[in-house]
Amino acid sequence: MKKHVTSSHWGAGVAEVQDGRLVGVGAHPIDPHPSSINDNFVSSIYGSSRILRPAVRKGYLEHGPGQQTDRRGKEPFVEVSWETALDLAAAALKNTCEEHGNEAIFGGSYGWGSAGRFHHAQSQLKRFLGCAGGFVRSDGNYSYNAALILLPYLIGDFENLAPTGTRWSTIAKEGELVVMFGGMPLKNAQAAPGGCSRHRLRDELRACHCAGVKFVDFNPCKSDTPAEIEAEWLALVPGSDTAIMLALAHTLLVENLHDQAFLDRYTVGFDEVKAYLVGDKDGIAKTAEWASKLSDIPADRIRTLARQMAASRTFICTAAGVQRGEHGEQPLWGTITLASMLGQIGLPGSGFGIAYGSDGGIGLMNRPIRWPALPQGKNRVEPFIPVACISDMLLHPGEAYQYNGLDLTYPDIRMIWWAGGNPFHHHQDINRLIQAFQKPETVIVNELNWTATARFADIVFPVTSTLEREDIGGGKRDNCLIPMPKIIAPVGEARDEYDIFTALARRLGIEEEFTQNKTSRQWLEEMWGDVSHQAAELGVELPAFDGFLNGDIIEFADPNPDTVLFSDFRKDPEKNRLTTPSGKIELYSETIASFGYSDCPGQATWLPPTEWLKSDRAALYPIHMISGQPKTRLHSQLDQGAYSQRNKIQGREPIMIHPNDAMKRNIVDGDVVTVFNDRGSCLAGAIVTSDIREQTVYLCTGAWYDPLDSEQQGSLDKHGNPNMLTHDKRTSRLSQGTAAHSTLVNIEKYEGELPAITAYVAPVNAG
Ligand SMILES: Nc1nc2c(c(=O)[nH]1)N[C@H]1C(S)=C(S)[C@@H](COP(=O)(O)OP(=O)(O)OC[C@H]3O[C@@H](n4cnc5c(=O)[nH]c(N)nc54)[C@H](O)[C@@H]3O)O[C@H]1N2
Ligand SMILES: Nc1nc2c(c(=O)[nH]1)N[C@H]1C(S)=C(S)[C@@H](COP(=O)(O)OP(=O)(O)OC[C@H]3O[C@@H](n4cnc5c(=O)[nH]c(N)nc54)[C@H](O)[C@@H]3O)O[C@H]1N2
Ligand SMILES: [Mo]
Repeated sequence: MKKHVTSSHWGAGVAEVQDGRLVGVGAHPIDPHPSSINDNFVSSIYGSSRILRPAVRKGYLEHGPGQQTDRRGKEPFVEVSWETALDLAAAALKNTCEEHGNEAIFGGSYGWGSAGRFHHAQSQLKRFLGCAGGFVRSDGNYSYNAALILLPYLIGDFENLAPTGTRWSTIAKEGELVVMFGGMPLKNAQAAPGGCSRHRLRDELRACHCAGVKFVDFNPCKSDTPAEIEAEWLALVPGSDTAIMLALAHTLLVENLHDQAFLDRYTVGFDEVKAYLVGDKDGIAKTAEWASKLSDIPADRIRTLARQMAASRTFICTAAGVQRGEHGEQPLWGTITLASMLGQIGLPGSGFGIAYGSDGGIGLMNRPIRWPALPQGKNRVEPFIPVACISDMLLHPGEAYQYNGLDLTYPDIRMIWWAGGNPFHHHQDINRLIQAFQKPETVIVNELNWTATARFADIVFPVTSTLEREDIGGGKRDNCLIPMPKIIAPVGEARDEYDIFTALARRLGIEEEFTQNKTSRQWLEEMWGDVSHQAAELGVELPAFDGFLNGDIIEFADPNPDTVLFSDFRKDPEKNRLTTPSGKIELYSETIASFGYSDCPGQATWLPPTEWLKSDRAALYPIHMISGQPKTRLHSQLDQGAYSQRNKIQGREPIMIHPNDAMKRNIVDGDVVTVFNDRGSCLAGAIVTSDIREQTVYLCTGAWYDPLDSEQQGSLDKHGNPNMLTHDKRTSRLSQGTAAHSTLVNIEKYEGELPAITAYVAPVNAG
């Protein structure tokens, strides 16, 4: 048996190969807590859903672009030769550009794809479409768009600040209290964009706990925070975080526990906050009693917690998931307001952190140098959309909308190209997305597997997996370079994205521009040269590329192990101004106020979601559904793998249900249930547990959409995709982020005969 180091978003691994076939991916010895997601690899790589040959939707092959687009997702595919598929794709791209211009091509292609610095599907596609004249791109992400758009006005750019976030190690040394909104899910810290050499969060939290740090967790779900840190669980009504934050702030204010000197020196706008807290703006004082009615957290606990926070070195952590709800900007603004009033920002072990626990890097590690990347080239098309506006864009071309202070218009899209993402996993309200996906004339998808997105395409290109090509691994915030040698031959006729786009570029007369006359190997060697040069400046000599590929992980020293966010700013706020308009922390933003958005005013504001347990809609759909990230896979990736499958219940995605809600509906542990509302429905497998608060269910994302009857609009999904239920409203006009966590549903026991899962069967007819 041969062993090779490899890398994925969920960590480094050691692939085992026998007679040219992958037989397992084990842990890399460097990692103290390796991820079991690796157990999915073998069964996925060789799974029944792998796309083996290029394929074209039957109606598209017979009738051409723009015909019978409502048959997408319904009719079978015909396997064709690479030549035929490439010719069809090149012709569709050329004709669309000639007839409608490049503004009719959507190449946003959001998604995580696979680890690897060169074979990054989205970058490859964007480079190619850029060479072909450009494309409509998408802005931001699904993970934390409210943070990406809001925070530059308040504290500075989130992506720049995240690597300088306060380290857990400083909290263990100096901290006393950590107040978490949305917990610290170790399951999520398994993954980090681009990779994660060592999973560190568990040990860092343990060290804090051993050092006597106390944890408080506002979370509808108890088990998302590791039991070993003994956090106090405060099971708030989902969506009520901002009310609690404001009430904590109100208590600090009226009991004179706030740090006025800090507010004067380092922030602007506290007077506006004060007026709002005491009720001068809307007649409502944001008292603990007021928040208690909204959150179901006892008023006394809110008040005593505010006092505890003021008396301790306190770190406030707000999970990315908390801003993935309606008005998701507000809990972020609330976090910063509260931390500013405590006046401990910039001191070790205190202040605030955003999206800690959302990946295996934030608050844990940073890289000392920039990892190399494939240059994406120039995109000559200006129009773009906020990433979560995909259905709105397709359904409403020409319609005006607002985003981050801009007045924009949706482009008229005739062609979609997706590589490295799965919108039928990630987007909300899938029944609406199905309608939207009927609009374009051509849809092309590059994929490993017959995902729902591939099924809704016209032309499908099979691509290689990370184990079938060579690459350089390096996580966004990780300190290691991980070799990714080619370990097995491509499965079926799969090709590397680079080779697919090179063949297409040749057909379009842009080959030289796309390839710059370089092979994949030459690009990789050039990228390796770049990183070697940077490493040399740090005094680290890297081996030649071949030596790296056949060697082991290369680890760099942690560049800033004791980082404390804004410590320089605290020392000298004039010299180390923030990048906000005032150079200070903006508790009130004149700029945001000037946009005039009622759904995102100029300061942290309580704006109830339209859909939550205290809304009228709860009379109809009395259960709040949370759809967080799955422990057993990365989003929809590897869902057909052994580990993901082992955790299903009668083949359905597990859903956590409180015993009282289950009892009322005659549901017992292990039953299959139907989850439904007026947007759609899906089956799921019941886990009856008091780890979830009453009137709340938790259904992870990632089960592949599997309609009972694809001919029927709004068909039941047999499998458990929560986006059958979520709405397509966004956080606000400011950031247009996904608001997936604000969803009401009902559940009932499923009584009929169980339909078989068919999501992993290739929808292919022999050609
Ligand atoms: N309800 C609800 N929905 C959510 C969320 C939520 O909390 N609740 N979370 C959202 C968040 S934060 C995110 S980031 C998104 C994630 O959404 P996505 O990133 O779209 O999800 P993935 O399943 O990772 O999709 C990646 C796809 O790329 C394919 N792929 C892998 N490698 C390659 C490659 O080399 N080439 C090509 N062409 N394809 C490749 C995989 O097979 C997979 O289908 O989901 C969002 N959706
Ligand atoms: N294994 C694995 N790890 C992953 C991923 C994966 O797919 N699989 N995906 C990765 C990606 S792309 C991302 S963006 C991150 C996401 O990381 P997060 O955004 O942090 O994850 P979520 O699971 O959506 O939610 C975090 C917590 O918020 C809680 N929560 C939900 N609603 C509320 C609320 O209204 N109030 C409060 N206080 N809490 C609430 C949930 O119970 C959960 O414990 O995870 C990453 N890590
Ligand atoms: Mo994400």
